[in-house]
Amino acid sequence: MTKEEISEIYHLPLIQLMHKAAEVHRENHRTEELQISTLVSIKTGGCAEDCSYCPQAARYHTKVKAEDLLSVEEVKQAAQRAKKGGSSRLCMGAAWRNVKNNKEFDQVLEMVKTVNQMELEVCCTLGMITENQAKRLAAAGLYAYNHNIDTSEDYYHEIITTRSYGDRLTTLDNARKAGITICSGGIIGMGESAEDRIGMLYTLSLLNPQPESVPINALVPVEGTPLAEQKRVSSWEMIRMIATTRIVLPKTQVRLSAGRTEMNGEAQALCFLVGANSIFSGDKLLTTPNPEINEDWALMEVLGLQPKKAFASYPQPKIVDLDPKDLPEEKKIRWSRPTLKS
Ligand code: SAM
Ligand code: DTB
Ligand code: SF4
Repeated sequence: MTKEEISEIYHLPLIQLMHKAAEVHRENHRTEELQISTLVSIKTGGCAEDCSYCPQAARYHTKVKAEDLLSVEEVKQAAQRAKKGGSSRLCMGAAWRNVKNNKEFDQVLEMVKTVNQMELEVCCTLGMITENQAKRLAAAGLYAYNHNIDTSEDYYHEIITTRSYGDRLTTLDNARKAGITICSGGIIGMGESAEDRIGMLYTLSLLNPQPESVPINALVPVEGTPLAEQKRVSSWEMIRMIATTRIVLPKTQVRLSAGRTEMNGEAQALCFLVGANSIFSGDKLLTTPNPEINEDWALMEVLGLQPKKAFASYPQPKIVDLDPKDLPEEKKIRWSRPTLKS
């Protein structure tokens, strides 16, 4: 799709957009299912980056306290609780600018191995990674790598200055080369224009293959961050963004991510109707509040939604049981690498 075509879709009268998106959603997905994912902040706060939205950036004075990396045992227990609570995907987040080849990374690889053995889709979001680090994560059983482009290329520098849009795309490319599925999306409500939202979707749609997973977050304005005074986006804007994402990326798992505490059940239901396949459950995202799990189950019951099983959308890749640096090139690649189409 061209940017103009995406723009036409985004600007449709909402009721028409909702109809169209619901159709595309039903054609491409099991709409009676919702994936429950759990976030675990394995390393909280003290981050060197300047992402204007983020309560974990060391330079802003927020209430988030920096904590050391969790132990493998703590993560295992969190994963067991998540699985019991109906989650089929566990996403481990670290407030790092980038991954370093040190003992902490070895510990993360051990976490990935442990969670993968529990038959949960394991996702990591650790900041920038090199191709070699991606291969080591893949060899440990990593299923997905989350690295958001956050907004359009044009607006990006208003939000983050300590790393570039190109850096973000390179990390996605590195993950893809290692055969890891890609989770990349963004945030609305940071003062961006409709054109920026469209630009973000355009960039995601140019990734080849397109990302398997796209989280759509509404900004959670946090005291102490530069975006603390931003007005919350309305539910209608979230519904419009999710519906457009569904049409632009028909096969992708679209995740209704941050911002659900501000949405009632009816608004969330419309998001599921027009394209969202997943929510994060648990009363905390990484550091900010999220709805109570009981509320989510009650909503799923009213709507007749079933929790989706792990690996139901894409098969679990074969885990390569070798030291990744010794692997022959053809064994390292399990999906084709992404290239920007133009
Ligand atoms: N440090 C890693 C990175 O930036 O890739 C991983 C953790 S970071 C918290 C993951 C994503 O959470 C960010 O890319 C951003 O899209 C989202 N996020 C962070 N703070 C947010 C906020 N206040 N509201 C909404 N989304 C937020
Ligand atoms: C994503 O796009 N949203 C999730 C997940 N990927 C890692 C994180 C949202 C974090 C919201 C702010 C916080 O709780 O710190
Ligand atoms: Fe650091 Fe990630 Fe927060 Fe940016 S979004 S400040 S990289 S933790």
